[in-house]
Amino acid sequence: MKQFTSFIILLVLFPLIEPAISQPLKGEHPKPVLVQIQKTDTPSQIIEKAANIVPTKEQFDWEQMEFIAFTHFGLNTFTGQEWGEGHEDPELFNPVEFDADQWAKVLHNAGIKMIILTARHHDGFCLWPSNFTDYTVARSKWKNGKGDVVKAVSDACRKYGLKFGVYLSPWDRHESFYGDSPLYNEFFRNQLRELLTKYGKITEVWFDGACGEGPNGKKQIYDWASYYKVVRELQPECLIAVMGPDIRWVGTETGYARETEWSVLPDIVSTDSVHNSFDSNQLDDGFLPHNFMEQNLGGRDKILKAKNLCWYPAETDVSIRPGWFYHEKEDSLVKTPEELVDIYFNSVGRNSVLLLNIPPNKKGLIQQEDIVSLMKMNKTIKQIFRKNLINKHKWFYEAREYKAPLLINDVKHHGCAVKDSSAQGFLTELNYEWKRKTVFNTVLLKEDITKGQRIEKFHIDYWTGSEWKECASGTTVGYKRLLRINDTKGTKIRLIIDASRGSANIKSFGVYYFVKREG
Ligand code: FUL
Repeated sequence: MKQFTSFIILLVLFPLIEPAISQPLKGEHPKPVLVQIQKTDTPSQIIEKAANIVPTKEQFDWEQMEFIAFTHFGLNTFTGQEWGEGHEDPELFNPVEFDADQWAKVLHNAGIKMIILTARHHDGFCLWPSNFTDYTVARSKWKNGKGDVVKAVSDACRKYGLKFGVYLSPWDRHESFYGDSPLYNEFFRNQLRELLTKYGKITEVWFDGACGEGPNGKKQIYDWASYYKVVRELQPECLIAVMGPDIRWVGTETGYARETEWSVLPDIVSTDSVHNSFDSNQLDDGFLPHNFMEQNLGGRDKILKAKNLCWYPAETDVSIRPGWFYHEKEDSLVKTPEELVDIYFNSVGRNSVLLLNIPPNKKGLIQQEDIVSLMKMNKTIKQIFRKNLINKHKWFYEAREYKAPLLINDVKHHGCAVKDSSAQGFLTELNYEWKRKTVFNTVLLKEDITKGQRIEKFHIDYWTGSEWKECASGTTVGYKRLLRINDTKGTKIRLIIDASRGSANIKSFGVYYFVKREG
């Protein structure tokens, strides 16, 4: 009731203003656009800049995939290790029933849109016959050394309509010259070139940050900017993840993104490298991976102190098993469908892409236990979202002025915006009425991120028949926000944006009812 009263008091109609600065989304920028904050910018100008930063076309397409997979596979699969030491015998690699089509088919059927393969993990063993080392599949028993896992998986991905990406570990525990920085950096770039030229389109490269001491006792200095250059030259549309400027690590390996997850972040580029004129190369040259594990990454307090801002969306990586590689002893520890659905709600449903690791077994197949969990997870998600209880055409607005069109469930509506006296931005209220009392327990919200990420706080009320009651609330929305609530019954529902960086652009508002059935 409290919110409603204050909302009425704040009800001052204000036109939806399209702010002056807007960034291009179309592919002119293979890299995210870096927006500079000027010393003379006022707080509201800074917030307006943040509100108008948008993903590149590649980032946007990537966010729409929502659910992608890691497949950790290599010598560790056969030795039972997680981090091989780099001197394991390559002959041990022998996945006798290897079938990349089985991987792609299973993962495709699970609703997954891309496979990122560990082409080389920290042990240095290459899943393709590299010309730059002999520590590869060419020295394994598998297919008498004639096999190429990278080729087989990339082909299978194309066959099943999946995108393909590679994990290439900068840390290499095998090569004797690791630690001899210039030499090793050239070796790394050469391997990158092989992966980026021989296997068709690569949608994501995944660089891990681990950096151990070399066998020569030397500390390797990675030349990140030169690695990015190779990627940009050879595959300009490819996204560089984690130790790279296009996609950010969410900060944990639990499968849970933050309650408040911003895609616009301050200062991912060192200020030393940012001079007066801004061009997108500075993003690659000056990108400095730092601590993205903090709770608050993109709140107003952070934005207001920023020197530059950039779209840097989160990817939530987690394994379906306790380890990243397959170990038979973990067959009974595969995450249950319920756990996976929970992870989905807390990753995809918290403005991030879910990168779920499903490690193939020693035979070279995805293990049955993992398949069962994945299929049930997918079935449950489909059941939950099968019917939006909100008819897409029937929104109405209690506040009466219709100005700029608003996109809700992909239908253009005319909305109203209400200015908040606390200068937190604009409020938007959307109302919907059912013909009869309706029960729901799941809510979906999406912002139109092609206009930026703006919503900072929202809540949802339902009409009991005699009064409005709050049933859900949250902070950021971004690409997608999912909320599970207790069964709630009402005749009307309304969404109120309590705080936003400029006018909120709602793309979807879904309300669902899911009855859990066993089996
Ligand atoms: C980590 C690695 O050390 C793990 O083995 C795994 O590959 C994970 C995705 O990244 O940093």
